[in-house]
Parts: sequence; C-alpha cells; structure tokens
Amino acid sequence: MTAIRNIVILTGAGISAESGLRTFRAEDGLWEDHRVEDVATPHAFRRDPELVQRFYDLRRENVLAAQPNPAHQALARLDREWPGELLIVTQNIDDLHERAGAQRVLHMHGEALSAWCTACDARHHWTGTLLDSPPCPACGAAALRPDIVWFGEMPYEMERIFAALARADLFVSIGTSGAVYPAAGFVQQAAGHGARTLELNLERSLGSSMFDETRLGPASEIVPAWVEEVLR
Ligand code: BJW
Repeated sequence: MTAIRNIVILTGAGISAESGLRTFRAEDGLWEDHRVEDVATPHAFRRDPELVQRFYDLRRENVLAAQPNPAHQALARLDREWPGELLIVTQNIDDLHERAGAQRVLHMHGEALSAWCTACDARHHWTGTLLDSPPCPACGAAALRPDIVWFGEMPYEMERIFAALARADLFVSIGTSGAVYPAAGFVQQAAGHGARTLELNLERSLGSSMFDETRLGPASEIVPAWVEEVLR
C-alpha cells in the first residue's frame, strides 16, 4: 500500500449531531419541520423570503449556542499535527471545525455566520438576524441573504476541491448520508485517482458500498480513534 501523504476529509451534519445541531434527514431532522423546497432553494427565497430568513436566523442562533465535540477536536488535532496536505471539506454551515482549532477547512455549502449582499456581492461576518432586512454595511442596500448554497446553486470552491481529490492518497467521509451531489460523488472521484476511501458514520450512507472500508459508530468516538491511529 502507498504511504499516505495527502488527506481529504468530507464532513456532514452527523459530525455536529452530538453538539446538539440537528441533521437533515433523520426522523427528528431539520426538514421534518420544513419542506426542503420551502427553505433551501433560491425559488423558495423569492417566494417567501420571511420564512427562509426566519429559518436561517434560528439556525444561526443554534450554531452560536453549540460547542465543538470530540470529533471536531480530533480533526483539529490532525490538522495541527499532520505534516502532509490535508483539507477538511465541510458541507456544514456551522463553524465548529474552526472553533475546535482546525484551519485547513473549506465550507462548500456556505456559512451560517456569513451574510451575502445580492446588490454589491460583499460578504459580511454576521451573528444577528436578517429577517429585519438590515442594510448591507458596504453599500447600504437591504439586500442581504444567508450565505448558503441552496439546491440548484453551485457549491463553493469546487476547483480547489477537485484538485485536492485528485492528489488525495486517503479520502475520509464523516457523518454524511451521501444524498446530495456533488459531495456524494467525491468518493468515486478520489478512488478514480487511486485514493483509499474510508467512511465513518453512525449508519451506512447511500454510497457506502463505494468505500474501501466503513466504520460505524458515533462520530465523537470513532473519529478520535481513527485520528489516533493515523498519527501513530
Ligand atoms: C452521524 C451521527 C453521529 C447522525 N455520528 N454520524 C438528480 C440526481 C443527482 C443530482 C441532482 C439531481 N437533481 C438535482 C441534483 C443536484 C442537487 C442534489 O444533489 N439533489 C439531490 C437531492 C438529488 N445538488 C445541488 O443542487 C447542488 N448544486 C449543484 O449540484 O450544482 C451543480 C454542479 C454540477 C457539477 C459540479 C458541481 C456543481 C447544491 C447542493 C446544496 C445543498 N445544500 C444543503 C442546504 C444548505 C445548507 C443548510 O441549510 O445547512 O446542504 S442541502 C443539505 O444536505 C445541506 C447539507 O450540507 C447536505 C448534506 O446533508 P448531510 O450532511 O449528509 O446530512 P444528512 O442529514 O443527510 O445525513 C446525516 C448523516 O449523519 C447520516 O448519514 C447519519 O447516519 C449521520 N449521523 N448522527 C456520526 N452522532
């Protein structure tokens, strides 16, 4: 087996579940209260901006109240101690990887604590509400929306992600159901370039059979154990 130097880690809602943030597709998931098409598409935002702003104002509040768990902390340790290339590509909009201390993090589906001005294209760190239509700090327009990638929109930094996948010796997917593309296809891309692939999840994902290995359990247990093994 080739020595591992370059690692790409994909994280999903499952890594933050034990921090108290609800996942999407579980029975008690976020979208049990909302239809996806009512809150996570540009069309929904045009049709009912107040509903969408209220949904994300609440999500922002939840993110601010949450704390990183041992899985985030273990990945932050790996980021600090891994001498080779490493990229944590998260689908999550929370900032728990960063608050645990990880630096090599990319938010492909946007960030809860960021507001995007559709008038001047500026992005602002945002911890307050957007429902009350505050002015953009850069141009003054009342045109701020959550800086979130909705269905039908292009995820962020795809070129950088594909380049990292092409160089990866190891691809690890943590706490994601494999229901949403393009992230669900990363395992095939990495494997196609020769990477070993590992899934860490509470339950098998939709694409589980595409991984070389699957380890099942809560992220707060299986992620620290895996990091310990990699750094040994
Ligand atoms: C635990 C745990 C514990 C729980 N420990 N684990 C037809 C076919 C194929 C594709 C398409 C299609 N029609 C349309 C598309 C494209 C579409 C898509 O994929 N649709 C599918 C529904 C089919 N995708 C898009 O539109 C994307 N854009 C796009 O494709 O642009 C074109 C393009 C082309 C080529 C290259 C590049 C681009 C945009 C997708 C945007 C997704 N946005 C959302 C919402 C916004 C963020 C937010 O509000 O937070 O992002 S959707 C939602 O799902 C969110 C998540 O990031 C994403 C993934 O969810 P995740 O993280 O997997 O959560 P769950 O709940 O599904 O799973 C949780 C997992 O955790 C489970 O597996 C549990 O077992 C596990 N777990 N507790 C460990 N304690």
